[in-house]
Amino acid sequence: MTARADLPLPSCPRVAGIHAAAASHEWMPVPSTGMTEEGVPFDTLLVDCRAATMVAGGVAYGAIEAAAVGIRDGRIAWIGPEADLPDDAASAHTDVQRLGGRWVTPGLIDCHTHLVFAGDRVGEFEARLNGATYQEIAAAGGGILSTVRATRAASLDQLIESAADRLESLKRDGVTTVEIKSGYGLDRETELKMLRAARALEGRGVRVTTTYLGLHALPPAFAGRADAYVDHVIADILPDVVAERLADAVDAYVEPIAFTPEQAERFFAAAAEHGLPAKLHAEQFSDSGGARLATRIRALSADHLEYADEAAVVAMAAASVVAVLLPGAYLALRETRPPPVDALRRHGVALAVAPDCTPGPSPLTSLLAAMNLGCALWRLTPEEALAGTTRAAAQALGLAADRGTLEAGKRADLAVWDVSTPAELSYWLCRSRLWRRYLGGVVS
Ligand code: DI6
Ligand code: FE
Repeated sequence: MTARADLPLPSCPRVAGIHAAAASHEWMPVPSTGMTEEGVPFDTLLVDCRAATMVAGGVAYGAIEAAAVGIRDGRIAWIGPEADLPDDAASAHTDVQRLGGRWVTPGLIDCHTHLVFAGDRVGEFEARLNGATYQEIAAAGGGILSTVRATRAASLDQLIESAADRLESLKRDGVTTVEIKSGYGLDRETELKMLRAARALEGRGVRVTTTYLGLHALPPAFAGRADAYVDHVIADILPDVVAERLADAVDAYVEPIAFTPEQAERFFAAAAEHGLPAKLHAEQFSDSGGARLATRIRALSADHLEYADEAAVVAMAAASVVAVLLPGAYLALRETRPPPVDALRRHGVALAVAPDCTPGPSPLTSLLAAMNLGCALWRLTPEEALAGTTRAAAQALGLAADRGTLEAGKRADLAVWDVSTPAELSYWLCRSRLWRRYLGGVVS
């Protein structure tokens, strides 16, 4: 679990137990319990709704028809059929809200973004359509390095405001938690600036987790000296990221155009000494051993995976590594080799879905569109797509004990939708049916 000092751990033993389960990256359902253990009425009670709890193993979507949700101290205190509500659930002080039969889901979780950056890559978009490949553009000093130049030149405020604009579009899709990576600085000052910008977005109606993407591309100052750059990241940047508590996890891009598994492993080992779990960009363009590395070091997730083979999938299942599928990059780069969805499914790997919002290969700022694309391009079911932006996405961030399903003890981060079935969330392309979001039980 990503230990964040500011995450208050609930004191009740059952919830403490699921925090322990999260440490081994296992997801464990918590039964709802009836009245709050202290017998204290709810602060807020939602009734006249249907709940897609996304609890695994039961009915589709973990659905409860004619549901009620009791909220106390920002967390779900009770959830179940409205008919089973305890008599003393509400007092004169409880804010009872009728939701008009709408569907309630866990607040959506975007578990892979590069939301903080400056500039854009529209010229590269045109160049690709004129025949250049992503890899050729990167080799010629464009690609990631062009965003690095713009991001180094931007002020902290410029980074915060441009990312806040993109964040609004995620919030309109019902997102209540967003992961944000650094990786467009490639020097100490700019990586710290990006992570500070990401942390500053926490106050904007959404919870933020941050990832130090230490190995994204080789900066020109280290051309031909990738190992020396890894040394520099470990010795000179990572300690400051840790000292300022700027990251909840670390990430590396494992590809021939970026870093080797050995280099990434060295970085991850150093991060693990500081208690930071790993995530990886793995097997996007080639089978480079990223997914196998993810299993060896028990990373939270391996992301992309178009070129992962079945042996890697089996190893991921054994190590409970989440597969984060990113259809935006696949679409925009006009890739043709899909990730091994059938094998991932067969071997029981948790599937998360995210837009991978980047200025480069995936200028996509809609989580709902990513769900639709996961279904349309790779035949995820709408239920898998919603699990991929709730339960599995929480697991990909090491936060499964705290959010991602509607269960007693979890945060009351909710999305309420004007839909007839939860499948509608994946059905519409570029149309959010969000009616209301709750953050910690408060309309946000
Ligand atoms: N995510 C990444 O970090 C890389 N590809 C991807 O899908 C590179 C992003 C970039 O080119 O800016
Ligand atoms: Fe990415």
